[in-house]
Amino acid sequence: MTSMKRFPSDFVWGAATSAYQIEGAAREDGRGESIWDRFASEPGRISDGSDASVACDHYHRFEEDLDVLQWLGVRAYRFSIAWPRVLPTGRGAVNERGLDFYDRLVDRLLARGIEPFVTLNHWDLPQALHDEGGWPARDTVGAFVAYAEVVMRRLGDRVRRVCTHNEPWCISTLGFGKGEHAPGERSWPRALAAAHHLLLSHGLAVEAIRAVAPAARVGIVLNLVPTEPASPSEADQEAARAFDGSFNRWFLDPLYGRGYPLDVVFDHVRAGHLPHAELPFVHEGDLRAIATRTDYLGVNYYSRAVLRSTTVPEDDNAPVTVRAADDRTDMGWEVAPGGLLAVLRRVHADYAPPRIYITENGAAYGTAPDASGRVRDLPRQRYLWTHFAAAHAAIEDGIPLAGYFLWSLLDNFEWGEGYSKRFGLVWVDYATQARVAKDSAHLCRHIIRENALTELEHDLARVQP
Ligand code: IFM
Repeated sequence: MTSMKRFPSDFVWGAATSAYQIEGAAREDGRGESIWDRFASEPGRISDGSDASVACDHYHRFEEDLDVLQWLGVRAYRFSIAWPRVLPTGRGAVNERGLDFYDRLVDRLLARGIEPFVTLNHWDLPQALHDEGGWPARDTVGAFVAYAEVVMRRLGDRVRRVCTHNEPWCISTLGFGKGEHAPGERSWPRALAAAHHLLLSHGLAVEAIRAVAPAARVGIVLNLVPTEPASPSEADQEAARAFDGSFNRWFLDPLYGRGYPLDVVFDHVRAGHLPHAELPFVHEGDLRAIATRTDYLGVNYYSRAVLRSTTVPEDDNAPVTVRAADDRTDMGWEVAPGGLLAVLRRVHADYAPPRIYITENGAAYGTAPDASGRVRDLPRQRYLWTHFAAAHAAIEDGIPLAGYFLWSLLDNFEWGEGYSKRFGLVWVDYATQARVAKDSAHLCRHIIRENALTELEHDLARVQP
């Protein structure tokens, strides 16, 4: 007898994408330049030398992509709005043609019975705003709030779930600290200021969105990495504390009313990122605004970190991460489904958001179509199934997990990795723009339809691609 893990009847199964990664049409209908257009045009920034000017051409093919969502049976679709499509220079006159695109997208989703879940900022800041100072500058806060109002004034009658920012850690740390993402800077003081302005603009936007769209449920999406020391040694525990502090607590603590974690502030002072323990960018009232009550927390989960201390730090004060297992995706990230349960338990125990959505989870594997055209991506099926089981265990634990969004609907432009990493449930042939549902898409369709898992081998056997 196969045991059955059934999900609650109102569990929201969804799939996710972001504008810059799939839309293409970078110069169409009045869209302005974003920091990612500029970054990708600079030699050496993207590993395969590509850019996202065409990407999956979703801007022209979105009906076809929505058909795939409908076929999958998802209840919701998480997509992002390209700020430079709506406000080409970041503020001022609205580009109606840009906004019309999202208006149509929302209507077509609803016509298919799929709920839109909107992300306002998935990294593609208008270049003109960056030229005026970008996220390290306080003025960008007001620009974001005004942009959020423009979008929700138009879409708020139909969009019930919205999030402000996707992964502020990536925007600040990868964009301004490590230089791996747009705009490619390497300055920790600017990274810290950017993180603060992202959080502040989130808090102020929550209020502004509620004022123009009272029915909207508003949250923020964090990429969280459960962290363990590689050994019980004091040094490894200290490395884990520091990593967890800068990756997770730096964002969670202020969002849930605790202010910035002091131990991490002192780490930054010791590393010379801050002159002293006063954070110069924090003004009176900011922390209160950041901690504005939200309706849910979005958690993006891919892997865990196991930390070992080193006396010769690789860069700045970053401790060395070790992988505890050799099972890795094409990103080099350890497959660690237990980490998903761990991170959900921790968020629930320490911060208690009223609801949690897994807003992204998935894996990069390059499995290509075989001679018959079928994509037999067994590693992705295993990855997803084991993470679904972790999500189910979280619900059984009493954690208010309300939904799960697959990353990603389509293979797409994976930022600094270009098109070399494929996260999609659907294979995209970039030469022809043909789409092929991978075996993992068939598995997800089956599980979503059943709203339950049986056992991995049993579920796999029941899938008929
Ligand atoms: O592709 C990204 C996405 O844009 C943000 N979260 C992580 C994904 C995989 O790296």
